[in-house]
Amino acid sequence: MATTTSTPAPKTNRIGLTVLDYRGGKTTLCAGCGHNAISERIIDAFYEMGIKPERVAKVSGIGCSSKSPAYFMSRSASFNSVHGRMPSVATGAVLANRKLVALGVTGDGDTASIGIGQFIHLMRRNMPMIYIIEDNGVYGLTKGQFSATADVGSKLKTGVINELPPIDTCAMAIELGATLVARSFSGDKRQLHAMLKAAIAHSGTVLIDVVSPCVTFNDHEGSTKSYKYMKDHEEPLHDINFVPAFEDIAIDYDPGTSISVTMHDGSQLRLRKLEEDYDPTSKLNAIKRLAEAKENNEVLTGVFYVNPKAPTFLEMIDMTEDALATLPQDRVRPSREALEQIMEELR
Ligand SMILES: Cc1ncc(C[n+]2csc(CCOP(=O)(O)OP(=O)(O)O)c2C)c(N)n1
Ligand code: SF4
Repeated sequence: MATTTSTPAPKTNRIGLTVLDYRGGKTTLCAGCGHNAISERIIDAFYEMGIKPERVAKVSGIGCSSKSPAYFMSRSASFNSVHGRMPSVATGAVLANRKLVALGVTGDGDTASIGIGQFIHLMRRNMPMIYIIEDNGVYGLTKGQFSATADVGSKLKTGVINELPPIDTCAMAIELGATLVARSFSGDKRQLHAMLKAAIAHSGTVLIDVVSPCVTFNDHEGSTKSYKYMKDHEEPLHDINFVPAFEDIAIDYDPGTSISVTMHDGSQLRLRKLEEDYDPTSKLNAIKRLAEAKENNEVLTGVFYVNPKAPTFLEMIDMTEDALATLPQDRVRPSREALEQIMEELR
């Protein structure tokens, strides 16, 4: 008797999509570039959180890192902006349609060098978006010059030594008003995965600085953004676990050793303490720990700061829930009476 074998149905997420629905084009970055690992984590996180790719607006600037959005979620909208100008494009997109999930993926050069002005103003607005810096300390695309996140004393392949102090984008973001600020390493699959899921659940500006080695120009002895340096100097603040609101959040909770932060949608960000006194809701704590780590030449990773309750820019300006392009004329054109009242107030 003939037997029939059936292939098992592919695994789907809560909106019925498979992980293949979250993939993008084939990468053209160098084999082993940290940026490729980050793209993989983005694919997994958006798949697991069940976010429809069509709801996502990918934005970037210029650089190898800024090419990354081409390698994940090809069904999402995408905009490759001018160098260092991604924040203003993202701000415009979110203002025009607040239902979008804005995901900025860019480099340390794009952010901390040419784009520092735009970065600063984005962080102080708490605009709901996820901003990922793929941080390799160099301008990979233009053959490896130092960027503004390069550490003092780090050495280029050519022997040139950086003498300028680095900009710590995380410390800056916390100080300015971003409401979820974290640092990870492209090689730390588990930590980055949990962080990205928490970022998707967060409402407000998320800044994740991911140390992402450039294997072609900055992965040698003397670099402080190499795979070896990170292996020897990474200091995780805590173990991170994230449980989305749509899962049973009662399991796996050990109150004696964990801090649990409830995100605005009810999801739980759990930080199992490696350090007894670390409180991620304190700005002061976060800035102090970052400064101490710098003095000790450690690369501290983890969620430094989270505040799920701060009002976002959209709430501050009382932005309409509907996408601007869908508003009918009678909702965008002020009535004669409203115009007359404005004129009266100006007299
Ligand atoms: C206005 C402008 N200035 C300079 C450049 C040249 N340029 C292209 S990419 C880049 C730096 C990219 O570095 P980073 O953002 O760190 O990305 P990576 O390539 O390292 O991922 C520079 C300076 C440019 N494209 N446009
Ligand atoms: S040059 Fe560096 S940053 Fe660019 S793709 Fe290659 S390894 Fe990555």
